[in-house]
Amino acid sequence: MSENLLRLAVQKSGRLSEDSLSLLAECGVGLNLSGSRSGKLRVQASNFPLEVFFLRDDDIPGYIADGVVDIGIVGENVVLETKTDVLLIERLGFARCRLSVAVPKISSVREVADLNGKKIATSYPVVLRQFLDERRISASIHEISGSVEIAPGMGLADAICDLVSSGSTLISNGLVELETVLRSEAVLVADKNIVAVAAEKQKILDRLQFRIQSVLRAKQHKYVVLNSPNDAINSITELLPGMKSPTIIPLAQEGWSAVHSVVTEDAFWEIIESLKAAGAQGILVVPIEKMVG
Ligand code: PRT
Ligand code: ZN
Repeated sequence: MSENLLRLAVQKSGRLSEDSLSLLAECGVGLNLSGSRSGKLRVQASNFPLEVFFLRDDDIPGYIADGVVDIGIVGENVVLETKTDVLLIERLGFARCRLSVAVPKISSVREVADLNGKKIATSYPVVLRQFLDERRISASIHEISGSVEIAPGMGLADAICDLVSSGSTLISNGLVELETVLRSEAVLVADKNIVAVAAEKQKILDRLQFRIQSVLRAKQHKYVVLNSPNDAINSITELLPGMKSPTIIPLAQEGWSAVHSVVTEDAFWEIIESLKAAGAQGILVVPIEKMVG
């Protein structure tokens, strides 16, 4: 086993797989995945000291805790459910979902407190038990591994506790959400003893984390270029903090300047509206590929 290779586990096939591999590609990590990936358990990167293992998502935290791999990309919900003591390195912003308690629309249960003495079907018994204990609700948990949403209709349970993203599975099964137990997204986690195992691995992880942060930061920002009458520059630059401060370049046309800056994705439309109202014209919005430092 090489001490100079960081071993990363990703989901072999499922909701996390594509985004995990795209993130690695955006970080410049070259993986030769030609042919069918289905047979391959592991692939070594061509240009970065990383070996990628393809595993079931539920097994990833355990493999890290056992030292079989050093780091992994997995849903936070799985980390909490498996109760593994791993280090959270980075939230990755994809596979966002929530674990929610839901009941049939026609149920007399209106809030989670009404679940006392009832039966709840879930694939997340550990997280659900903790939630119920915190609320001092005594309900029985029926663990099933899939198709949780059909349990009430089959008479197996009074309620379910399952992952929700768009909510359409709940709707099509006549279920309504009562409360969110947990919010989750994909996370990069690491073996707690990674430094003790090999200082070299920590260095590789630091390099990978730096690249991931640059990619994630870029996704959260847009590059904005606009034309501003010179007398509106002050009010326009106040709306555009930029990384340090906006760049202002005079246009060939007298009395006008081009303003370049960076805005955050979440405040984006509000800022664009305010810029227009302040007199900005020809506003261009450009995605940023990497945002370093
Ligand atoms: O084979 P393996 O064990 O690796 O995969 P898996 O089948 O256990 O997991 P997979 O690929 O389904 O999900 C992997 C991870 O994606 C989960 O652990 C979550 O962290 C995350 N994730 C994000 C989701 C969802 N969104 C999601 N909507 N996981 C499952 N769902 C299911 C949910 O269980 C329900 O059946 O999708 C349905 C609800 O979706 P909506 O859009 O109808 O609300
Ligand atoms: Zn799974």
